[in-house]
Amino acid sequence: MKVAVVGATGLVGTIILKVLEERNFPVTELIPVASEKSVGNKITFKGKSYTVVNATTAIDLKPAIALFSAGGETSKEWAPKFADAGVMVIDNSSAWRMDKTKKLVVPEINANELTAEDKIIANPNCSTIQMVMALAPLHKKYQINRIVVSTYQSITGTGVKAVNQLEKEYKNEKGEMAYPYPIHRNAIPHCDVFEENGYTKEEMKLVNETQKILNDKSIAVTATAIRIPVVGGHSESVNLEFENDFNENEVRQILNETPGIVVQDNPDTNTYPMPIYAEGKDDVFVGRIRRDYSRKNSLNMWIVADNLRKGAATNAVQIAEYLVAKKLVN
Ligand code: 11C
Repeated sequence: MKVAVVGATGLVGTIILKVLEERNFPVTELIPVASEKSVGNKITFKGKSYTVVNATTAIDLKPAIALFSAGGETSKEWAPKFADAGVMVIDNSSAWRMDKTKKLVVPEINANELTAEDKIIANPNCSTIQMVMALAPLHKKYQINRIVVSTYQSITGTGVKAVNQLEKEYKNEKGEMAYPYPIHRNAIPHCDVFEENGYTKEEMKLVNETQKILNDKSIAVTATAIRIPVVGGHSESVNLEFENDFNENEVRQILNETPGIVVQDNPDTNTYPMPIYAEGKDDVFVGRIRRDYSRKNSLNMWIVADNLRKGAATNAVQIAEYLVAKKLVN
C-alpha cells in the first residue's frame, strides 16, 4: 500500500514513520511530504531512502492513505484535495475534529463507526485520547456524569520550538521562545490559545472531543491545562462523578482488562504512572485510583501517556490498521 505522511519531518511525523515501521504496517511505497524548505531531503524508512515531496506531487503519486500531521492550516487546505483524489486521510490536527460530517476516532472505543465513505478521519487531541481511553470502559459500566480534569502537559506537544526553548534555558542561553514565559522551572497555565470564554483551546478540546468520542453530550466536563517542563508524556489528574456507585477493585479490574491500558497502582511500593516511564510506549498508564470521599459516587485517578505515541502517531496508525483489516481502503 502506498502511504503518504504529510508533515513527515516534524516531531509527530517522525514518530509516525517509526510506528509504521515498528508495527510492520504494509507500506509498499512511502511518500514523505513536507513544506517546500524540506522538499528534496531524504528520509530512510525500512532501510530504503525516500525523497521528500510537496503535497501536489504526493497527490499525483496516488497514495491509498495519507497520515497528516502538519498543523490545522495545512490540513484544512490539503486534506480535502487528497480526499477528492480518492486518498483516505487520517488527520492529526484539530481542523476536522468537531466537524459533524467527520468521525473522531480512538480505535479501541469507536473504530466500528468507520465506513469506506469516511474520506477524512480525525485523530483526537493527545490529552483527550489518553483520558477517554481510561474513561470509556468506566462510562459503560457506571455512567459518568461529570469530569474535572487538570493536565500536566509535555513541551513536546507544542513542537520542536518548545523543545529548543527548554534546551536553551537549561544552558542559560537566549533563543526563540515558544511560550510567553520561561518553561524551565515553571508551570504555565496556558496550552494553545485563549478563547472568548476564558478557557484555552486545549481545555475546550477536552470538553468537546470527550463528548463526541463517548457519544454523550450529557457528560459535563471542565478542564485546566498546564504546560510543565517535561518530555515523555502528558499527565492528567481526573476526578469523575458517576451516576452509579462503584467498587475500587472492580474499577482496577475493568481497567486492567481494557486493551491499551496498564494499571500501575500500589501506594505500598510507590507504584504510579510517570511521564519518564511512559516515553516511547504505546499504552495509557493509570494509577492513584481512589474514592473521592468528598462527593457521592466519585473517583480520582492519574492518567499518563506518551503524547507523541498513543496521543498522536500510534492512534493514527491504529486507525490505518483498522481500515486495512476491515478492507475499508484499497
Ligand atoms: C499540546 N495537545 O500538547 C497539544 C498538541 O490539537 O492536535 C496537539 C495540538 C492538537 O499542546
